[in-house]
Amino acid sequence: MDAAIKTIHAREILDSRGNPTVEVDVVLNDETRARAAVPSGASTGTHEAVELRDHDKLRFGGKGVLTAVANVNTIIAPALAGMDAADQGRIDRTMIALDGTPNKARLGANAILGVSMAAARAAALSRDIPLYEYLGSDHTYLLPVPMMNVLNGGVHAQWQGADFQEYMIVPFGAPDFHTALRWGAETYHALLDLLKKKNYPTAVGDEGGFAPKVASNEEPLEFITLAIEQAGYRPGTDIGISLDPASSGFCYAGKYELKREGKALTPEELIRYYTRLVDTYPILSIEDGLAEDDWAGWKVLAGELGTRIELIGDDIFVTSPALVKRGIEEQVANSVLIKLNQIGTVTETRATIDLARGAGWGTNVSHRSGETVDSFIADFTVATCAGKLKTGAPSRGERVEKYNQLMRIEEELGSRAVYAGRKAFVR
Ligand code: 2PG
Ligand code: MG
Repeated sequence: MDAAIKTIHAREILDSRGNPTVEVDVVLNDETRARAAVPSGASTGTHEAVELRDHDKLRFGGKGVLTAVANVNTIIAPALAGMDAADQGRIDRTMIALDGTPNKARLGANAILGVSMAAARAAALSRDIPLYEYLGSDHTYLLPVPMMNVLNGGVHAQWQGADFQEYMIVPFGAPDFHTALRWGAETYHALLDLLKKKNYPTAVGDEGGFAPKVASNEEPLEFITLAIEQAGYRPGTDIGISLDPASSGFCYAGKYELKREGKALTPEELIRYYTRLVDTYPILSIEDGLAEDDWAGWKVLAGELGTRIELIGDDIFVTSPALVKRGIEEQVANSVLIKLNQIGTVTETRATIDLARGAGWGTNVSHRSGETVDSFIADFTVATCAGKLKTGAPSRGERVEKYNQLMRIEEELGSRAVYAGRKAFVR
């Protein structure tokens, strides 16, 4: 068997929001063919690796990715030809060196990640083993707790709904993954019934959660707690709640503007607001409670809530080992969000997970709000034993495909399938 890379070909496809993104096909000498597609965020952190867009206003409003596609086909492909697809470290290092910038600005993180993931998938297929097994080590696998975003706000709802971006249900008390997913789907439907009764619109946002114009940022928590009960589960015991306010999106000159409530809060006032929510509802984690550059505020937040819940850094750390290292040293959080396209290679993403885990931090793999049906992150989460995966509502094909892939993996692992459950949370 010859797992050397024969050809690499990229093309422009559409993501779940109708924006262009990069898809990559890798073919090996043994004729193995594999494909990967790259997701795209809307509430992106300033320090994320660069998602290269064409800025040609005549195509897709400037969002075309033909430059990134050409970078794969004319620069990356020839450089990687003949390389062992299973040598992920060498493949990723070569692309990082070819790019030559600290943030993948020349070739584009979208170009580089597409190749990085497609190469891994090709190597797994060539060995005829599942992707999670190929990416794993020591045959240790963990089925993650799903963090299901059932109510969308912020930019994912065009700022028409809640200021907070994501309200997630987290069925950590389930005995196994498929039961957790069922509990989540049942709760999602109970929430649908509740919203209908209240005459709230039930159209969905970018991640498949409902996106009603709520009265306050607290109201969704009342609804969700009630929905958990009406579905027949115990809030806080069977199913908890996670929030991603994505507060960088409503922070202006040091003040947090909650338009739904007509308030502009200081970091201290917003922390008090969160503390009251944590006292009242079964909240397990808050992601991006404060803005990406508000390190001083994060430190206060960690002091206030860090022993009670997980404080997850997304925009503040952008899956970067350097920023996570700083976060650990300054003790501003206790958990990190992991997005492959924030850093741009499989190898670097794993390094960030290892670093966080070494410090006793929680790890949470995540989709992006712009997705494709590629389910790489499902296998990746199982293989890295990250413990939690947030990939939207149990609704919309590109979200559900990741959850369905986890069901297949669980079935395949049989008695070896371990569900992360409560232990996935470090608090
Ligand atoms: C987030 C993500 C995913 P986006 O903020 O965590 O839910 O959103 O992909 O738009 O950055
Ligand atoms: Mg986030």
